[in-house]
Amino acid sequence: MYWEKEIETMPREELMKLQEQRLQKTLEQAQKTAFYKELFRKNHLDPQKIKTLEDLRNVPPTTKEDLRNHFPYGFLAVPLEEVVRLHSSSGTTGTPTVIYHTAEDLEKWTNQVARCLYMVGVRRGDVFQNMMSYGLFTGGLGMHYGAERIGALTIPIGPGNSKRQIWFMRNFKTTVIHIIPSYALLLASIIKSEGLDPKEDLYLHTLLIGAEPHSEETRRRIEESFGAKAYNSYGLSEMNGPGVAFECVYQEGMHLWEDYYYLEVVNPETLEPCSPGEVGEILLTTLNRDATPIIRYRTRDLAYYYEEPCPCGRTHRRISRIRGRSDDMFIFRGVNIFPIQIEKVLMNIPEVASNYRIILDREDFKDTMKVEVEIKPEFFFGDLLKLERLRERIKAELRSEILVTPEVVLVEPGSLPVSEGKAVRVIDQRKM
Ligand code: ADP
Ligand code: K
Ligand code: ZN
Repeated sequence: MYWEKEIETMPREELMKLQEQRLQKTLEQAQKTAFYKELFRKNHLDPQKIKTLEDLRNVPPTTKEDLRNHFPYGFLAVPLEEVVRLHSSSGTTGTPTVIYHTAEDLEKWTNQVARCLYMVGVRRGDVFQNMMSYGLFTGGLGMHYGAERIGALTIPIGPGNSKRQIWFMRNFKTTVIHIIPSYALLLASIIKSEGLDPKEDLYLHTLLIGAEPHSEETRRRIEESFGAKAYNSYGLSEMNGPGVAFECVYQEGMHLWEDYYYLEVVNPETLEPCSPGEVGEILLTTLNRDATPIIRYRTRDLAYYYEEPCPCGRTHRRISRIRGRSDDMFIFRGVNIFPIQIEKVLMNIPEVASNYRIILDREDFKDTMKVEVEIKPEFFFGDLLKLERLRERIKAELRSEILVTPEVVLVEPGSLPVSEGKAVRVIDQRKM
């Protein structure tokens, strides 16, 4: 039932002692980084005096901006020769955020993911088809190594190409898939359109779904369409990737592995701690990673934590589904996108006027993104062929920035609504 019984069911008092011990190691590593050395100095903090988890609250939180601003090595705590891999946050070009791993870091991450998979019943003998992107995205390689560690036959197929996915699932008798929830529903509908029944003609017992927010209703629909269990998987590349928090078979909240991270849930405005059940922003401190220590990372993800112990016997606290974000990032087909990325592309195109709008929707289980762009009058009322070329150019430039291709619609200047307050740039009509 447990991958590591002792640690998974460790009494909370001991677990917190372990956290405080590991915090010392994290602080030690942090002092070796340019970023934290400077942060401690500026804030007159002596890391040697930070002994308890309480004390940690005196350290200012770290943001994605900090990671960007100190690219490429500002957060690196080990000699470069010890680094064996890097991952970088999805969906952003320009200055990315980079996370470095030593061989031992990767080993620990692999174990962390194996623990999650084992918890929901993945075993040696399972056939695991990983439909997440490989490469810089962490959902591919991160989950891959965890599944191999358990001894499952692991198929690194990556995302997309539904017919091929279905062919693999049928021929290799796939029992477990890792998939983005919005794609799971689309895949089920494609399976049906091939004249197959996802419940009868496949061998699936488990889906691991993550990388984007989804509701309990969506999960139930996925489970019903496949006749299999679907478990929520939460992670972010700054905190390794998948494996940060994962549902157990009770499907009520996700266990956040507290031997790997120190969890805080805080009010995003005041940074005051929230009580159990109160939605706030998740702050995470790495407790089990050498190359890139991060202290009090502002994930911008909103959720609450549970106080009650879980019937599964694991003592690591549970967090709720992600309820939203404390910034304006949205996730499209698993890819994180900031409206500012789209704005930057558009504003660099001379023909584009100042107003634009991003409309997200879902049609036939497919997420769609439409970018409406106002064009300056001298270009809008001109040659149709030129306009079409402009549209294609905008599309291509957006694609290279955000890694997905939106539909682009050029509109007459002054035709998009203007708001008096903060511009509403993103209209999300997808039902979660
Ligand atoms: P990945 O490459 O694994 O998608 P990223 O770092 O690109 O990781 O994205 C992490 C972000 O994705 C999280 O901060 C969160 O907003 C979102 N996310 C990941 N998993 C989930 C989940 N299960 N539910 C809701 N949002 C999620
Ligand atoms: K994501
Ligand atoms: Zn549990």
